[in-house]
Amino acid sequence: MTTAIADLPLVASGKVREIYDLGERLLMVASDRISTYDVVHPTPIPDKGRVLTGLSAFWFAKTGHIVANHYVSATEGVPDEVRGRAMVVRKLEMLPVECVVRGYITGSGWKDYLATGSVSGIELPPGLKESERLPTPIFTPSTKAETGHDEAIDFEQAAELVGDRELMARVRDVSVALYCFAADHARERGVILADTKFEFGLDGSSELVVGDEVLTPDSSRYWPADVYEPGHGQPSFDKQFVRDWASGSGWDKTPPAPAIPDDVVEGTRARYVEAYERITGEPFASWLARTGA
Ligand code: Q0Z
Repeated sequence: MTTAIADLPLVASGKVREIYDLGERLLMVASDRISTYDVVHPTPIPDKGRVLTGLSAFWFAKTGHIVANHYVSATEGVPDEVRGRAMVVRKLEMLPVECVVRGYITGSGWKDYLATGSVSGIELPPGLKESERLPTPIFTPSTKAETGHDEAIDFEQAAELVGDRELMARVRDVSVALYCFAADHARERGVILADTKFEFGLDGSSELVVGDEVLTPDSSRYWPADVYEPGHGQPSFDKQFVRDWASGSGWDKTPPAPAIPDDVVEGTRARYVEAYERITGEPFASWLARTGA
């Protein structure tokens, strides 16, 4: 199959991004599409794809001391039409598990905790409040569902799927180390990294490599630290304007998602740019200049 982008073969596509085949390497492209309540809106958020790609590139550069990554370039080999929102990456043999790390109890983890007192087989202290910080970050892997939602599994099931318990232990330890490094960095800049999801692969030398996107608002929950308060769900750093507007709009959260009004698009775009600048400490314009976008 081929698509609009420089006629490259499409390898995989998700709700808001695509991967193309470059032969020896892959091209990962982030779109400006946005989803809320798991449904993609017809209205794009200008620059969202460039913010996410810039953030992912920032974190790859910052975390190479923890684990190797698939990043090759955000300039060489990137077609003009996707400049700033695409990166060339190494091809990997991906591991068949999603590597989630949670520092706070929220989302599906909160639901599982309420029902069982545990998340991914890890027993948590009683009496936790929604969105509360955990005593220590936990590794809560899940399956990679082709369609529908990923299913929480415990470490032993993840090891079984990967077929190598020692490798899975390293994946767990690296995942937690990446989360701790990023959460400390974000917290110093007034942002809570509540949880995040990594995908790992093996390169041609069977070395462990972190791939996909890392520590972006689409693969993580970022919360503004100044209004953090356990006991209820927290506002999302990036998507809260859209969610608030959608909740008041009468939309029942089933497809199709409604068009987003201009003021909500502009507010949301500003939040993405603010996330980039807070987390990286650099003007977003520098990313655009660096990539020729
Ligand atoms: C990641 C995904 C996306 C849809 C394949 N370096 C790599 N080598 C081999 N495969 C992948 C990667 Cl990143 C790979 N995905 C997840 C990403 C759209 C699915 F942008 N699929």
